[in-house]
Amino acid sequence: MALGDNEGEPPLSDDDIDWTDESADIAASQPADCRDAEGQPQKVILHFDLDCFYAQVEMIRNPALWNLPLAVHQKYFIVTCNYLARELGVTKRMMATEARSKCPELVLLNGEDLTPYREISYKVTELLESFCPLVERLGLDENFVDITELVEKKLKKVPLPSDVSVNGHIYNQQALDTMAPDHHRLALGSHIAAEFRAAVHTQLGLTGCAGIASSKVLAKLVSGTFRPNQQTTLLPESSAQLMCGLIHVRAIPSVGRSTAMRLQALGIHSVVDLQRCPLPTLEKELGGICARRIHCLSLGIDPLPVTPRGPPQSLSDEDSFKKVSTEVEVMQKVKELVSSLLHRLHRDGRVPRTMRLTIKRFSESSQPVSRESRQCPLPTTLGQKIRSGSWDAVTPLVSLAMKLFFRLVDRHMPFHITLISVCFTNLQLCCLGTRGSIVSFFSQGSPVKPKEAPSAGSSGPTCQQGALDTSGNQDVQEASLVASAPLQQRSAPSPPPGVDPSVFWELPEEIQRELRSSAASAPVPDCPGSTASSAPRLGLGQHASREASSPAVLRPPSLALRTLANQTQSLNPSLNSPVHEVPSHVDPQVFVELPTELQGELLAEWKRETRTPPSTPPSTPPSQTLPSPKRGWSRPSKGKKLNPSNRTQVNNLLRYFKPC
Ligand code: TTP
Ligand code: MG
Repeated sequence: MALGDNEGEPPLSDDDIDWTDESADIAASQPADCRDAEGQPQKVILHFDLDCFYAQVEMIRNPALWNLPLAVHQKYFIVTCNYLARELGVTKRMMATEARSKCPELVLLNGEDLTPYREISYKVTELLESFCPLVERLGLDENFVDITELVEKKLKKVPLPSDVSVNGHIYNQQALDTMAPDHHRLALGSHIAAEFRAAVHTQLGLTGCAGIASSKVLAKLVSGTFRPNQQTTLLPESSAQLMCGLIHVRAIPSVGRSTAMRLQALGIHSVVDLQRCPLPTLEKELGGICARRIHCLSLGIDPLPVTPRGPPQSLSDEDSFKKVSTEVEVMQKVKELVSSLLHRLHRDGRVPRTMRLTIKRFSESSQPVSRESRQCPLPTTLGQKIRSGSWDAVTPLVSLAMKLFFRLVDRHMPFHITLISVCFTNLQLCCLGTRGSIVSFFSQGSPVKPKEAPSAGSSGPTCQQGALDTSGNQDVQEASLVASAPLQQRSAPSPPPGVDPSVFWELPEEIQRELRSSAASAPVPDCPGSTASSAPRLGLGQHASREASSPAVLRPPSLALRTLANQTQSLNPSLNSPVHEVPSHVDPQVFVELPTELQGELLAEWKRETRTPPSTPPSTPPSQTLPSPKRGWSRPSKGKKLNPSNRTQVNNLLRYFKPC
């Protein structure tokens, strides 16, 4: 049944939505068999929201807390509390002092270090991804999952809707019409949601609420109807009621404070006001795209697909306070933020190319104070230090941040700052070698292995960076920085320059030989940020590509980048090393032992090859000692083994990865 079809429903009151405009169009375009205009099955979206997330994490870390009222605070505010504390009157966003007075036995924990929450948050996403690739994170404790395909599969197994039921609640207690295809799909979706929740509970010990509906906005809005640890399915006929039940426009996801204020200026306060507002009026105030989007959302229509986002594009940390008004205080805060971010960056394995500093000034006004930012590109040498996890990076980063700060604040005038945020953006995987050179895959300090901080007196390739470029709103000049990239000393034969010895010694002798001979002809290892490495060597799109044809999927590919953080595991399959897709002709045992970057490159090449018409001849001349992975990688057609005669035409690197 389509949106807006009220058959079998109580009639809408005069105050109910007038389903006009897009809603009517979309409703009309939904054929009865639940396929959209392009013939795709109507979506079944799951929204999963963990219960009292930070508090649950704390209870997992310390099981003695399970039966106690518990709240987590940041500064003076409660950011969450467990349901026992909620029963005793504690609420989210309450002042900690008030919470204590309401519940004297309350256990109060500081939740300012987000590390444990982040870690568990990613585990939840990874677990969901292991069931279904279309997972979109929303904050730390929410995920959307597009389960349409899983539903379709179930549908093939149980085509007859006779005994279908909904697992959990149905919003508004609407009766399930087992003969209606969309009801049937959503009912199957509710069983999938229950399976996901059970898995998250048994494997990670976490409970959460789920909403099952035909779009992201509806799934999100319905998921909290019954809490905690419950789930609710929204049948299409109840969408209007769900939306009208939202009192204020702020309840609509993606309507933030400033949009709400602009709507207020138009006299729009409630969701119903928004639904009734003529689109041109909204467009005039908010611009076309935003106006149409929130108007659709107010009607429960959300055409945006679930979009897996991969790893974050930036890493940031911020601190707020009552008053910071001296340079020393600012520097201390910046140092704390930079140090914590360095730790995260090292675990992430990517190198930032840009740093942004944001501040908020004190204001007596009741109006919200906007943040001010300045950013600058990071010197390439600093990138090297960051990647190596060396604490040497702290001082130059703090010094850069202070320069940004003084672009925002006149140091000769009194200032009063209430927030400082440091953000590293433009995170890139990078390798030292020239693009296309195998050397680049084995570069020292690759995310595969953690590296010692450079020891005193060590020497290595030195990169100098002069004045910083300016970009965006920054114009900071930076003095030259010199980075040392020491190589571990090992007995002869030594690895080629720029190659991480710890990786090098793990390789088969043949590859070692090939690397050495390659290095003789390869350009000198480059610095991150140079032309050679400025293009990302291995973007998520390559690593997490979902377009490959029937790969041997052992773990969801989108985990790959995240598991770069698991550096010590990467070379040791026995340590439960994450295993990604494996090109069909590569020995999985060998594959898991490779550096992650090389795995990604092999995979990406293999995928490209699978999309290449079979007639395309390999272009690498057989005599080439060390061909670039970009050139001449040839994948035999499915099921066809390489034979000695065509082996010579295949990229030399690949033959090392063939199963024995
Ligand atoms: P929420 O999903 O709002 O809350 P919750 O998961 O703690 O509780 P529930 O969903 O059962 O109602 O927020 C997720 C986490 O985000 C929360 O555990 C703590 C953090 N948080 C903040 O940091 N600041 C805030 O203002 C709020 C509300 C939450
Ligand atoms: Mg939650």
